[in-house]
Amino acid sequence: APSAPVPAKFAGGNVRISLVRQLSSGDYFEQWLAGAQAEAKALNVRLEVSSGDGNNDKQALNLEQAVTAKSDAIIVDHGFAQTVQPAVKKAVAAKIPLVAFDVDPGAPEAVALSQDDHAIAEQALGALKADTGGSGEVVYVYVAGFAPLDRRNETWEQFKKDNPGIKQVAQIGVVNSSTASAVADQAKAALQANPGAKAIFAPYDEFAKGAALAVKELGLAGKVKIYGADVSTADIGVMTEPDSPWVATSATDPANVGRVAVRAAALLVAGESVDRALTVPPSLITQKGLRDAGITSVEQLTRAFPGLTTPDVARVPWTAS
Ligand code: SR1
Repeated sequence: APSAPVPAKFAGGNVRISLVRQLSSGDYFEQWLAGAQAEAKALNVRLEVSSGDGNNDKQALNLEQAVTAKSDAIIVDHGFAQTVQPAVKKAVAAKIPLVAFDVDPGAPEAVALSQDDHAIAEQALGALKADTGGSGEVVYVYVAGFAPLDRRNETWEQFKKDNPGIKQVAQIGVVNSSTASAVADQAKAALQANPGAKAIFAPYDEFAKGAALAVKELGLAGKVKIYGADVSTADIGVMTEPDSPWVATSATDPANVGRVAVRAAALLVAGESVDRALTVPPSLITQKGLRDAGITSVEQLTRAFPGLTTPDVARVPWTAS
């Protein structure tokens, strides 16, 4: 039950929160937005959404516009520090509360929200290690500059030091509006050049989907296994199809993370205190676990893994959940 009355500001439906995104295409970003919109509706908030569609200058401009429009709060979703931070400073100067998801806001006043990216990489790599015995040739998928991928990369670098039998034979990666098919092309070339590779570490679901396509098209299922990150209903379909090489993924529920972002922003609008660093923990999801439990959708997954829903992260006292 709610432990506080609804603040007057929220009763009239006039609270405006700007969601300023760097990226919007792909399963992860679509689910995240659906969660953010559902939470905004539940809190009687107007969520004004913009996307840079991968254009960092456009995202920075959208952020400037949210400041000029005097939004009640701003959520910055991904982005590169150098393009986002100047406008974040303006938001802080204008006393607009700000939540930064997966981007360093460069301002102690902002709430920094992330998934536990080190745990994401550790869980996926733990599965890789268990399957390979800690040795073998691995293709790695990575693009620098995205905060979550950079944090996962720190864990990968440490993992290679701790497991000298693991040899990275190729690094590939691209992030654009058709990431999976671009990565599929790159993965095919990397696997053809490195016929001894037995694993692909692809810690973003668009990377993993592309890698799965490459393995399938080269007829290497059974020989090369994929360890990924993120989950969606479509990803579950790819992981559980016959002969799928994608055997493990470490993930949060993206919709839950979108909900947390909106709750944190709403708490700031209400003048409530919010931790300056909020972290959402992941769960390790395996192909075997999905198949054994007959899980075919994220809805079923969240029932099987209650830890994927985190009502205590940025809990709003005036709502029931
Ligand atoms: C391009 S960055 C992609 C990542 O952002 C989110 O943190 C998701 O987990 C995804 O893997």
